[in-house]
Amino acid sequence: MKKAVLVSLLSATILHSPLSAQTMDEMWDNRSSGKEHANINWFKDAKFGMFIHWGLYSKLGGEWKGKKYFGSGEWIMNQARIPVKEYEQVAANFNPIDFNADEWAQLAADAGMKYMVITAKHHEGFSMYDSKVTSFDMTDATPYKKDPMKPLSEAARRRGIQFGFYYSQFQDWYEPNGGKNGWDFDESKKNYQLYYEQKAIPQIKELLTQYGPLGILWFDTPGGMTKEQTQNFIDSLRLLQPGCLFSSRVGHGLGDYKDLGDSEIPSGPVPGAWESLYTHNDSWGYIQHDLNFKTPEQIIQLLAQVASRGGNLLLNVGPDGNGRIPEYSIKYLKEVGKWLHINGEAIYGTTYGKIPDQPWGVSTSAPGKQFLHVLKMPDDRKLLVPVNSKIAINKIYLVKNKQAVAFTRKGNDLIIQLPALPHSANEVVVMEYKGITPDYTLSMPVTISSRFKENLAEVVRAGLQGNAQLKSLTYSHYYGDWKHTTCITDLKDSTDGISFNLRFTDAADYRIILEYACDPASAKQEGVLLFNEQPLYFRTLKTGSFEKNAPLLFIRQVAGIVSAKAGEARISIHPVNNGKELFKLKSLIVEPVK
Ligand code: H79
Repeated sequence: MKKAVLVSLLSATILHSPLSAQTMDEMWDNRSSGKEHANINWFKDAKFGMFIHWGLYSKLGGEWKGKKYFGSGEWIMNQARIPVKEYEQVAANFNPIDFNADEWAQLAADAGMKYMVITAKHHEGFSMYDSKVTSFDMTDATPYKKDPMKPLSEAARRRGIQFGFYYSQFQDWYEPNGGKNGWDFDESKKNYQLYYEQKAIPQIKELLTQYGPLGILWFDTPGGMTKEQTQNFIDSLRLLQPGCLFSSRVGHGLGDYKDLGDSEIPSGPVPGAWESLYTHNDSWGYIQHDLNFKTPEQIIQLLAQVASRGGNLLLNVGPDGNGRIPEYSIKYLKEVGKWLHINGEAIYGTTYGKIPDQPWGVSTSAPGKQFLHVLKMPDDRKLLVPVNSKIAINKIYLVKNKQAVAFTRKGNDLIIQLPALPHSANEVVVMEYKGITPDYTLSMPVTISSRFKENLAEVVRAGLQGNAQLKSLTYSHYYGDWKHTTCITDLKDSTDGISFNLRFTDAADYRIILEYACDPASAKQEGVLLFNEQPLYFRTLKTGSFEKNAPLLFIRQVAGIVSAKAGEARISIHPVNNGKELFKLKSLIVEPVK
């Protein structure tokens, strides 16, 4: 029964998440075959992997003919419409003499990463290894002349890191018959089958036979094949390495595990094998002028959030054209590794937590254990954890030093009193229990407490009425640097609505804030927020339209102040009139008035 709640959440947020344009759905096939691959367990337990985007674009570093390009660096050939003939010159000058396989693999190990996936060939069409299929490869077209993938695959494996290749199986901007180069070649004259037969398939066979056992073949942006052709493609490749996992972007729902959209995290728990993939700065491929690196604290928290939904985090680094990983990536990943070295048992081998998100953080689980990841320490260091009173709790302690912590129980509330601790990006507390497992239901009331400066009620926790829909909205700032925000949309009529069950831990005055995006056409409409029976009226404010290639801006609008008693309360939100969408609601924020 509870399982059904989970799976239906999945279908609402993941499987049918309308990524605005159908083409993005096709490009980012996030379905898997549903069949459990015999070798899936290492992947499920690994939790943290290193993605490496390295190619000729790394040499350009986001600059072409003196002009800077912003967005995803590996798209520069496409963005600047660089002709194949000129792009070949980049290879002629590509000489990554600083590349050191052991240093890269050691960084992954130091960071606590259990697998590595590197671009063998990205959309640009250049082969980063020694390929006999083309001379547009590392050994024939560059002064470097060596195959960096051989030593890297060995260095990774020596450290117990699963090694895999990214391969762009359809897009190939170098080949007359490859997908998506419309500036040199006429798309309507292309023979994709010929491209598959002459380049993609023979190359993937090289990768599967010359680099030892691969953990993953990471396909990206499928195209040009029917479902049946894709199945045949997979079947023939499988013969070479039955143990190798194929990512879902092989297409047509035939992969062995699910990849979400680029830089996307699901808004609730997702069963099965899956992966979120993120950039470290804003680009996959090296961009010299992109210094927007995620901090160690942000990465540690992102890893906990992804694990709390049951998935892996594949985090990218973009080495430069000399073969150097950016200093900030080295420094910050090592910091993450230090945290994992102490707290790894709360991440590796776990699955999604059974305690829904709380103002203090998120949870992961292992048999008999719930790991409570404290991402925001409350002022009084008291954690309220909703746990069914029938569950027998053996002990509660800090992961880092096994120190027991005091707790009390009152009905379905567990209250943990933490000692004074130095600041941590994520302080992990373990709850060991016997007997029944706590249930995760998204309809459990959202905890609101005056001990936090703000309490967030994410829209995934809301009930939907009428036309209301939960959608993952996808957009980019520059070019291919995708962002995703889950929102409630389509509140069009007064009978449409959403409702939150809240649980106030203490009586106080609270400010109720709506965080939303509002299209010009939706602006200046009246809405009502009901706090129990008490109405708070508001009028929507314009933030801008939702477009694929522009930021989606949100405003935080105070709906009003309410006086809450300790205990449960309900908030519902409706349009006052019928007609147009009210707004795209991202979250409800509840702030204690101090
Ligand atoms: O390798 C990274 C990306 O290059 C790759 N996936 C990750 C792991 C990726 N390939 N395609 N996409 C992501 C989706 C790209 C969509 C785009 Fe566009 C269409 C980019 C360029 C055309 C939209 C329109 C964004 C810019 C213009």
